Amino acid sequence: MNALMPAAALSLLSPNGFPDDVPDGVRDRVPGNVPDDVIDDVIGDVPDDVPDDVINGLCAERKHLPCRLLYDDLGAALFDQICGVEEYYPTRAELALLGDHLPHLAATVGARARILEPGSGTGHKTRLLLSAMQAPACYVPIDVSATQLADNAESLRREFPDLEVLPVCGDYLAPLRLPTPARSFDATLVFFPGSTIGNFHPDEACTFLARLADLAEPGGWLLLGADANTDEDSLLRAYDDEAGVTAAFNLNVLSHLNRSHAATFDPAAFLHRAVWNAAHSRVEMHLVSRRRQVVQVAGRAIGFERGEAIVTEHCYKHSAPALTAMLHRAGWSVKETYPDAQRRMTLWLARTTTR
Ligand code: AVJ
Repeated sequence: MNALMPAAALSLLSPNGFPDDVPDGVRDRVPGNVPDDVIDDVIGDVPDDVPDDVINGLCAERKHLPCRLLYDDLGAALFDQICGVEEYYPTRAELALLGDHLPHLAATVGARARILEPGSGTGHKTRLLLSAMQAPACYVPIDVSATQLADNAESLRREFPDLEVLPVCGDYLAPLRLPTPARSFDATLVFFPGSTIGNFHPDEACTFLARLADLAEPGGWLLLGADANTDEDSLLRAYDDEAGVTAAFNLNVLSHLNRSHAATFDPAAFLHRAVWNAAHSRVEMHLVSRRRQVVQVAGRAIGFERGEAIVTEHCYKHSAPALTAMLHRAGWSVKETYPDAQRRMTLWLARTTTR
């Protein structure tokens, strides 16, 4: 965490307020239709390395992009920066909760656990957990990025010489074969911190939690960190910080598309906006076009009206009853919950219901 910001990241930092040339009312603007002259024509062969969800999202009436585009190497470094930003409370709150409750939680789960962590366990939280657990049987990080997995496994093995680290490269939404550890394990603990559960649409979140219940097997455990804050002011500050780190993180999506998919976005022609959508209980990350413009992506011309937005991420803030219901539907029963003093960030300990 708090990796030094790469020079390239600094150059992406830009003021996150609305510039003078964006008309009043833009914040409330519902994106209109794309002008006829720009949306449709395929100019060449669409390179097949551009995933369908990218093109379809940009051609949709309400433009959106998959949130995984936020997390390339630069995006991951910028997210680390966000975690140290004053207004972004979830990481600090969760670290404090782990500090307070891990001794008890680790004792409850017991010795010789097999620890699974979907998403790369790069940080401090993984180390806190691994230090607290009694004689863990093995640690299994699961991620789509093979290089990140290998790097992390190497440093974890150095830091925890007695720990068997068994990285698994794959999509944790698809069926996975887990490696057999050298030592036998008494139970599985799935660790899913950081309120990452909020990135899924609620239906997908439930499917994902059910996948985790399968991986955990009967009698297995889940340690989940989730943010339940619905206070608009503090959320908008957390997702649109004064220093513009979140703005740089969001705008990096466009540079990422330029780098990896030969798109022609001018990041300076967009601005970052965070929106609280109370009806869906989620923060939305938007990239707002500062002017009417056309951008090429994979041989397609994508038209933007001035003020039109691309939605890049949803961060759902589930209430405690809502998350309890989702866990139940997914085959988990809630054993313990530890909210922070403001009842925002909360640690959940759940166990698979033995069916
Ligand atoms: C990594 C998904 C947990 O939702 O708070 C932070 C991502 N986006 N600031 C979150 C994020 C903007 C973060 N998660």
